[in-house]
Amino acid sequence: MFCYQCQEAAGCKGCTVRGVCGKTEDVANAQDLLVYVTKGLAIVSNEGRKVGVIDSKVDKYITENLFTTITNANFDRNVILDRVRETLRLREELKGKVTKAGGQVGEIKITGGFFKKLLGMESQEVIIPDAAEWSGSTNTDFDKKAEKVGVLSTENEDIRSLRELIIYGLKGLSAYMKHAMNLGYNNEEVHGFMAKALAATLDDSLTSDDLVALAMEAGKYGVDGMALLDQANTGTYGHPEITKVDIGVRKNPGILISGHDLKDLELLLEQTKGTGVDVYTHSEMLAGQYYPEFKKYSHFAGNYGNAWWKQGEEFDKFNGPILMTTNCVVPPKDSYKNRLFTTGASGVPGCKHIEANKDGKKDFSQIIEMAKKCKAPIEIEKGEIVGGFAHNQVLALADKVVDAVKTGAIKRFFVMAGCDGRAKSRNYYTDFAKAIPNDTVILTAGCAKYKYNKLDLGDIGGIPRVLDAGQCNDSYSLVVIALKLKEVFGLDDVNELPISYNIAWYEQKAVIVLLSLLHLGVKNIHLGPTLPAFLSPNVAKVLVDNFGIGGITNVEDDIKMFMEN
Ligand code: FSO
Ligand code: SF4
Repeated sequence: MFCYQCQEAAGCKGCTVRGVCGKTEDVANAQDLLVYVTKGLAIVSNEGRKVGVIDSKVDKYITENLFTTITNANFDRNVILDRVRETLRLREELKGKVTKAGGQVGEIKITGGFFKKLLGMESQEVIIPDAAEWSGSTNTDFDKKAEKVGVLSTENEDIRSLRELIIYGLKGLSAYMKHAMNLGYNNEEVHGFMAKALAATLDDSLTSDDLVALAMEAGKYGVDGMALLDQANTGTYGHPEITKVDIGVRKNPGILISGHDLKDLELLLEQTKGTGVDVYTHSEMLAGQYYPEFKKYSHFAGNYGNAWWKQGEEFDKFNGPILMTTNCVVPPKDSYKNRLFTTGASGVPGCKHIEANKDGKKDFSQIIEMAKKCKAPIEIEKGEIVGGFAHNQVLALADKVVDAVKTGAIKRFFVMAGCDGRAKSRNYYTDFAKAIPNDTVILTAGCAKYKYNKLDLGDIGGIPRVLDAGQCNDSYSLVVIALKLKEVFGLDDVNELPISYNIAWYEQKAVIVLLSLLHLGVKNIHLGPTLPAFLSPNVAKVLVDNFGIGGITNVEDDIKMFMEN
């Protein structure tokens, strides 16, 4: 196995024996193969688009396949291999449709040489890329193939780096698309780009420059994907609003819901109505608390615990069942494994998975029945946190914010969006939040916030010093806010604003957020706690030279650097 897609890549190089995330070699190999055959399906889908064949079932499947391979999403090898089988079947089915519509999968090569050509005896041969042609059915076939198609199968380290940068961006984008699609929102152009870009990662004729351009184009579609999800979430559940969230517990038994899928949260709240079971949010599902539509449920309790990586400790104490709706699963301890349920792209062998039926409905009754027999959660914290500062809410406060900037009450904003993780080096972000001057404000989104959202950092004229927009995809909100401020202050360039970007990353959704920010022209983003292992020195140099991307050093020097810029 070789995997270097997340910030925890062993030794900042790559996991080769077992993932730091807990992914075993056989799961890693199955994921490599799934990505490979998905590229094959994308090649056919891309050709199909040229002759007007667009298959929404295929688009959905490609999206789900990529999502399934995101860090900490799915540890179930059988599920992944079943997806490989279905991908191969869909590919052949689609090939039939494309050929029927006059399309051509693969390149036509004239064979026979000069003399045969002269004599009119040349013949045509269709060269089909292996990913769009290879087939297998047994696990042995799959294991053999997986060994040959992983990340290291691209020998040139710069091409490999750029291909993987694109693929990881697409994985992040697929997650955002899937959440939007679950709410009935979609964007055909994004799927078209995903197919094109996936196919391009197997095209040996593309140069480094071509791939850099493609990565930037992914940023454009990243913005579109996040905007779509924003539209889906706010169109369905209303605009997030300032909300005080209880972090203590109630007396009833509870169900803890984690991950990012708001549709799942809605279904669970509906099904638990009147059952005597409360629903708590965990990690990034905290953002669900900010939406008006969910506030009508009196059994919607507060937020329990912290970011994803603390689940081992916190799930033990919760006592009730836990529903993981997306990635951010840590392989469970035996003590609560029987209480852990997965749905959507997430999966853990031995844990019950709840599938959606044809109408997208899910039956959570077994989770609810289990909850009724469980004790109430053990209190691990007390108090409240405040959030809900997505674009609509912040723009409602725009006059106040603009005044504070004009009078100098707010000197600078720090965008500290992204992810949290178990590395000790991430304490930097807590120390950073504590050390920045009192006349600065943190704009956050994603689970990175757990490093400072429980500190008492006060407010500036009633504006809290930590403004939490929501989930990592709500980084989109931070961009909308920045663009609005640019307009209000009559600036030409978003980089002229007193905003610094000190972003913590962990997995592939942070990659699409980063590419999206680059696409919007944001410069001098600092990324930590370490730079991605998948950036080769040359590719890292391109990002440094063109966009001023940097790492982090220590709190004191970094604050000085940011404040002087
Ligand atoms: Fe955090 Fe996990 Fe949102 Fe990521 S919970 S780490 S960037 O999946 O998705 O921010
Ligand atoms: Fe290692 Fe991260 Fe890959 Fe897991 S996802 S195997 S921790 S690089």
